[in-house]
Amino acid sequence: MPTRADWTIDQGWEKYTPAEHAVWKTLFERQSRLLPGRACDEFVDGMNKLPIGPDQIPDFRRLSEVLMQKTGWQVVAVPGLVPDEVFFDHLANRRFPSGQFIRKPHELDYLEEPDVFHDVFGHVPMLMNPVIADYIQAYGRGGLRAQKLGVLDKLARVYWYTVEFGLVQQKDGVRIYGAGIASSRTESVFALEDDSPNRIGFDLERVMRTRYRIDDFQESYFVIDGLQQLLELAHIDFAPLYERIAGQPEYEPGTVLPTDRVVSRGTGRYHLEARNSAKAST
Ligand code: HBI
Ligand code: FE
Repeated sequence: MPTRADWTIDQGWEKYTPAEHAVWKTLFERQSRLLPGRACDEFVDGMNKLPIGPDQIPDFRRLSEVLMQKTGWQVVAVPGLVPDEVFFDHLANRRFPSGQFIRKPHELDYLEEPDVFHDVFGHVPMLMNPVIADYIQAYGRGGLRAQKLGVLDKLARVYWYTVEFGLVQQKDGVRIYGAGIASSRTESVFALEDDSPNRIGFDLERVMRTRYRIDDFQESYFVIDGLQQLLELAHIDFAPLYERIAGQPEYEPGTVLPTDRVVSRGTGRYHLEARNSAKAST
């Protein structure tokens, strides 16, 4: 399918149908209602400065113009998930690969591969922030190194619990900065307001050792003190950390440790019920 070595395709913006723009509008409007008071200030600010609105799927060329001015990033179109090393190479060069397609009307709440709504609505506003811009580039560079060291699973957890599912402490409370949460109707409420998940102060080694869920809400979210904490992460050499945690036990997604700085301890109710009903049906 991919004809170019870097897996990019043309967005073909003119070819989106009215039905596809309508799916975007549905998703955009319901998410825009949920995010005030939930998304962090930097997300809201980035969104306001970008040509992203309810009526049409954004044109990547116009997004890239604004991003390039502000943080030197571009948005490029890809057909869906791309191989890890292709993904990292784009990020290391400040190109954000965004799914070109949009989900179908019957899969508004869950899909397996990142589409244009997840990627553009969830990730692109954060790329207007200089700290996130550098952090994601550092992840791309680190990904290529981690792959060579055979520790990509450890690094991927850091990305998962920050860029995708991160929470941040702001002056008025805990807020969303992770794109997986910001682009999800149900998880944007669950992550902040449900009593089920744990919310734990971010600790790098701890997170590297923590497995995650890809097919349901997270059991634990990690809270950073401010986005500048990611700036420190971008400058740390991870190699000694990989060595230190090699062979040490890994943590299940819902584990709370005595050493954790717990922001709020979850009841675990949601995932317990999910496991019980799975058992009952077999
Ligand atoms: N491809 N398009 C796309 N988007 C992703 O977020 C992505 C990917 N390929 C690999 C990948 N993510 C991750 O598994 C790595 O971050 C480890
Ligand atoms: Fe994502």
